Amino acid sequence: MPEAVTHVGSGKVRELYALDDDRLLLVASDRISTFDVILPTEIPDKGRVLTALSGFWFARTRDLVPNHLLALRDDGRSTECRRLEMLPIECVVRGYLAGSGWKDYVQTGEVCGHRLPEGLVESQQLPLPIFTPATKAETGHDQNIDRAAAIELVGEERFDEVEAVALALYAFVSDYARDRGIILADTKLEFGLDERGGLVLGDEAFTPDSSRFWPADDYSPGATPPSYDKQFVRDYCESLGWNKTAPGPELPEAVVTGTRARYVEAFERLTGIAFGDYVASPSVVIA
Ligand code: Q0Z
Repeated sequence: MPEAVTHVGSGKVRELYALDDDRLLLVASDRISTFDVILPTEIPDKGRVLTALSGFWFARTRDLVPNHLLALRDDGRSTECRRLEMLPIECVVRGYLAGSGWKDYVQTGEVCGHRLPEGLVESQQLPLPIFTPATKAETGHDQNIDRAAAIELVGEERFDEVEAVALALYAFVSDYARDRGIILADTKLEFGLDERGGLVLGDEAFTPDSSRFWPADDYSPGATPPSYDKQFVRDYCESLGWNKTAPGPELPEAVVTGTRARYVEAFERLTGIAFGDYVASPSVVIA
């Protein structure tokens, strides 16, 4: 008997289904977006790599905070998870100055109300990692908000709790990655509450779609470091002079192959697990 599943949501590159009242199925596709546009060409196994990495980190951070993971399915791209009441903020931690954090710093000297030292350059490491929450935008971009605005949305006690937990998770994963030659520049986490009001880490965690991973060997402050996973795609799109509005361009075979290899390499470097072993048996990442 096939189980009845109800589609409950679509992300740019993921789908969400309800399994029953208490459980969701999060399915990661092989779609890729760049400059906020989903491209017509897929990257084979991208969804598996992201699912594998999330599972790996959920298993290794469960003593820091409980998470929503219940099981990984044999297709390697589907996560069964506990249904939570999601908090209405994106929980971003930044250890380096990139993306909207860099933009805000240049304009105001601050990021989400954190006054930063003068004279920092793009991609520079911050004196200490900072918690920089954002609103969840249904369409368009998330908006960075300060502590007071985030407290309006989740309350002061919960804010202090998610800030402390998010910083602890960033410290753990960034140290782990650094030992394997990869810088975790920043990351976006989503938390929810269980039926008893306990804080639970949900969604995807510490994947290349939710984080900036930089190869440590190529890091130099003042430059825009190449993205670990999407740099071939970005370089190819730039070479076309595409105006970065939909529809995006088809990717040539060499860009697809090179990009797939980068995703697999990120997985293998971070986890020490052969990607083929994951495909054969997805639970190896949570064993
Ligand atoms: C995650 C999203 C996706 C579209 C809701 N454990 C959970 N409990 C309740 N809600 C969620 C989760 Cl993970 C939840 N999203 C993001 C994912 C497609 C939107 F695959 N939305």
